[in-house]
Order: sequence, then structure tokens, then C-alpha cells
Amino acid sequence: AMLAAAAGCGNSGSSSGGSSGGGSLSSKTVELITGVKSDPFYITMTCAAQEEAQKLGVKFKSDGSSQWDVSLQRPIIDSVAATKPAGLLISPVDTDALTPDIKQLQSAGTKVVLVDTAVTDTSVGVSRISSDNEAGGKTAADALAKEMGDKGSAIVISVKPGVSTTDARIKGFTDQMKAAHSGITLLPVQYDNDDPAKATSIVQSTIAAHPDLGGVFADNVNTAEGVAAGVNQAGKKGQIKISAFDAGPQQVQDLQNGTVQVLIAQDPANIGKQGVDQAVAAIQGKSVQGTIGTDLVAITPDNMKDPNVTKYFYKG
Ligand code: T6T
Repeated sequence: AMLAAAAGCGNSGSSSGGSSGGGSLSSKTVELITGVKSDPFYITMTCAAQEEAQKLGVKFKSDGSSQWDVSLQRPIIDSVAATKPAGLLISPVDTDALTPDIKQLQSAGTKVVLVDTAVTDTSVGVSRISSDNEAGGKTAADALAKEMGDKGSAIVISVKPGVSTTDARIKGFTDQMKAAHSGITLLPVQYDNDDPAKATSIVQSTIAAHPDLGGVFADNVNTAEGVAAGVNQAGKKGQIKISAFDAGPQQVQDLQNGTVQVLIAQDPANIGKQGVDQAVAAIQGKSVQGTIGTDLVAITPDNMKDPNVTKYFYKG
């Protein structure tokens, strides 16, 4: 079912903009399809996109799958395609598998904007908006290596192979560890399918197999929640260091209580807002920006009370 309004956005959720200056825009719909509906990153993105759509006077709808899964996102894309929206913001959960489905929408005239994740085929999308995920991975590596005193083993735990964002984080992290922190032994990357319980069990088996495990790079919200739980359950809080992408409510708590040492926060609200701006510009035949980079902020116990930093905490 399509949601007329995103849950928990702190407004009544009317999906049609009442702007008198909207002109013909008020009859058009911009749709957002996220990776996972319940993910705080995407909730934050959706709320901001909805707000911007209301401001610009265009109708807005959003949906997302219950899990990170091509076979769950595809039917959502295909049912949205049947409604021929004027604009589509989408975070594809795979770099290639969904390209034909998105291209079909695009050739039927929908203006497609890739938000957060992207696809390999560069003919898809009038605009692509995301964090510099590779740079974020590099920052995570430097912060983790420092916490580890540049020694011991470290592991990256990620979602699935073939996801543009997390693949770039892994690349940035791994390249930087190899280039600048040769005292650290990198274990092979493991994947949790975006399931926190799986991330917890990966941490537990890695601790058992590698007693010198000193650090984990947790690649997104669900991974970080599971990794923090695993380190806690093993009684290794503060001993095994965690650097993690994102700043969901549980992650912020884990930073506060000392389980996590650094969070690389993104700016999902700005991704959602700019996504709507670009889609509307394209719908109106105005010029669009092909690529837009949004902020990343490293959050540590030192700056986590600063309002310039807390503004990046995600909505739950
Ligand atoms: O890290 C974000 C997003 O950037 C990534 O593409 C998927 O995971 C998140 O939604 C967080 O869980």
C-alpha cells in the first residue's frame, strides 16, 4: 500500500501542496521509494522530501520495502510505474538488478532522481544525490585506527555486496587502512543482509576466531545496532572499538554509553529535500544538477552535544 504521508514526520501529513503559486505542479505527483521503510535514515529523508513537496506545491507519496531486498523493492517500483508519476526519487537496493525496472519508468516520461544509492548505468536518473561514501569510509578508518592504537585486527561488516553506498564505504575504509595503518590486520568483509541479529552473530564468531579483534567498521544503521549489541554481550564494551556509519537514535545512545566511539552521520534530510527540488526542476523543464554531494559529519563524545552536530541526528 502506498502511504499518502510518511509516518512520524510531525505534521498532519497532507500530501497535496496547497501552494497557489504551484500552477500546474499541483496536479503532478513526486513519489519516493526508499531502501527500507523503517530505517531512521530513510524516515528522515522521507519527512524532508514530503515537507519540500508541500512547500513547492506538488503531490507527494512514499513507500519502501520492509527489508533490504531486490525482490521486495521490484514490485513497488513496478506498481509505481503503472501510475506514471511525474517524478520519482528512488534509493535502489542494488546497483544493477533493478535498472531495467527503473529505466522503464524513465522511458515512460517519469523524471527519475537517484537519492542515496545509485545504479551503475549512467543513463539512469536526471540527478544523483548522495554523501561521498568513499570519503566517509576513509574517515571511519582513520578514526578507528586511532582508537585501536594502530594495532590488532579489524573487520568491516556491511549489508550486501552490490550496494553503491556501502560498497564505496568499504572501498574507502579498506584503501585507507592499507595505505596508512599497516599495523592493523584487516579481516575479510562480512555481510549481514541488513539484519541486526546477523551482525551480532558475526561479531560473536569473529571474537571467538580472532582474540586480537580490536575494531569493527559497521557500515549502516542496522549493522551498527547489531554490532554494538554483540560487543556488549561479549563483555567487550570499550575494548573492541566501533566506528559506524549513520546516526540513528539507537546509534546515538550507543555513542553516549561508550559502546561506539565514532559515528559518521549523513544528511538524509538534505538528500530528500534536494531530491524533490531536482525532480520538480526536471518536471518543469528547468536545468538540473547531475550530481549533488551532501554533508558527512564525524560524531564523537567530544562534539556530540554541539547543536551543529546534533542537528544531524536522524529521526526515529
Ligand atoms: O546508510 C544508510 C544508507 O546510506 C545506505 O544506503 C543504506 O543504509 C542506510 O539506510 C542506513 O541504514
